[in-house]
Amino acid sequence: MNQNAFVSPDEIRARFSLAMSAMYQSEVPLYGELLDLVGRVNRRALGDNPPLAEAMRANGDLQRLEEERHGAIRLGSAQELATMARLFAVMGMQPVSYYDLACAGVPVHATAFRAVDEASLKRSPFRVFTSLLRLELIDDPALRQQAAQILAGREIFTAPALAMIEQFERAGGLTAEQAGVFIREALQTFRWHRQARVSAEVYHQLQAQHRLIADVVAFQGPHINHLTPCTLDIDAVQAGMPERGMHAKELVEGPPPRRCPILLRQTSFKALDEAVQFACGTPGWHSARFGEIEQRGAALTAKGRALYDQLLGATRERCRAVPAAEYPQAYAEALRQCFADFPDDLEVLRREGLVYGRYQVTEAGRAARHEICLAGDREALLAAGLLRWQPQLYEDFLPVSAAGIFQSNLGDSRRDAYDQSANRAEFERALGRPVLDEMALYARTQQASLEACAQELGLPRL
Ligand code: OOG
Ligand code: NI
Repeated sequence: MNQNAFVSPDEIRARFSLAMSAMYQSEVPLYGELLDLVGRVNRRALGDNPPLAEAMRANGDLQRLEEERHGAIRLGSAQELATMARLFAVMGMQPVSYYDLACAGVPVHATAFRAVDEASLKRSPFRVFTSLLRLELIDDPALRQQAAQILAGREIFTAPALAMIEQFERAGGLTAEQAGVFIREALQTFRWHRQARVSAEVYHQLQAQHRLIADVVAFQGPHINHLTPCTLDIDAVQAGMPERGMHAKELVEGPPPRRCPILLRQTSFKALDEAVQFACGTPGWHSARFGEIEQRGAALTAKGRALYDQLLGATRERCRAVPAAEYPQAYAEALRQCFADFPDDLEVLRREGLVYGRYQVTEAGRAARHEICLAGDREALLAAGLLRWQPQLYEDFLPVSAAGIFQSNLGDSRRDAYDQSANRAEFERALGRPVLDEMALYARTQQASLEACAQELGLPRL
């Protein structure tokens, strides 16, 4: 088969992401409302800041912002995870990073499937935070056994979806027609099922162990539980949620508001109570699907991340004894104070090696190309305006924030940490491959940008 006859994985991912968004809007109308609110806030933010709008239009980030969204699913077995990895591979998405949630009292561990190349990320940054239930954390052996059996009896992928995955692996790509079938069929795995596969009694037993366990085990598939648009002003969206009937989470996860945004800030509206039907037609309620928004900033180096973790830890420590009613405000204040120690100036962030970026030769650099062959010093070229540096956007997730999002949807049933610690080796065994190291991806992009600049300027290295 001629390679050109294949639809690129990037194209499939972009189309799948749009199809998923349309499906979720029809399933959860409040998500449509959230998109509308985010769109308005983003247009206002761009209107208030024409240079930002112009810069984003020029480098393609505006298009990316509109297309950007992430979703989340929770899987029940190793086999489901392994097949899901193959499904995402058809769309050019690979597992990046390992997230342990057991330490936050949530019985799952996770990875994020996403594109990893710069050009692919630009085309579609669609990502899916994918958790795997850790059945071994169910402490009642009989119930653990029963849950495993229920999960073993379900097939979350349609036969045509599996056939298209195999076709992709065999031929190295999908034709336009096959890609259409793949998108339509893959989408089925993520849809909502009103009909539970278990009786009300079993559902309540599972729920008594943990609400997430009931969510994963009781249904036919891993319904997408939220889709997250990206905003330029998360505080404005947070403030605008209540008047649109959204029950907003009390606090925004991640770093405080800053002049130079770093990592990821997230907030959500809480999971909705939805009518379901248990086996034998018993009516009931299930609460799993919610709405989330995010604002992304610069990717941190290991050094920057260590500082972030330290300051976040100090913030939480400071608020440990604060009563619940005062917590959100006290937390926001403590966060602001603690993060005063995190530099908030682009040049300082770069010089101190706290942020990953990419380098570009400027117009002036290109014009002076022949005169600078001896001055191959990066700092000197930057100072002379012949090179430019911009931070890379953070493409991943944050375990403490993810735990906060999970917990905001568990109501009163939060619990303390599980005794068992992270088990990355077990997760990778289930996945069938190691997860990628996100730091290595950012470092590679930075290094590639330096090499491209050196070549453009005719220098041996930079
Ligand atoms: C996932 C929660 C985490 C994020 O963006 O970090 C999350 C879930 O509830 O399944 O959405
Ligand atoms: Ni999320």
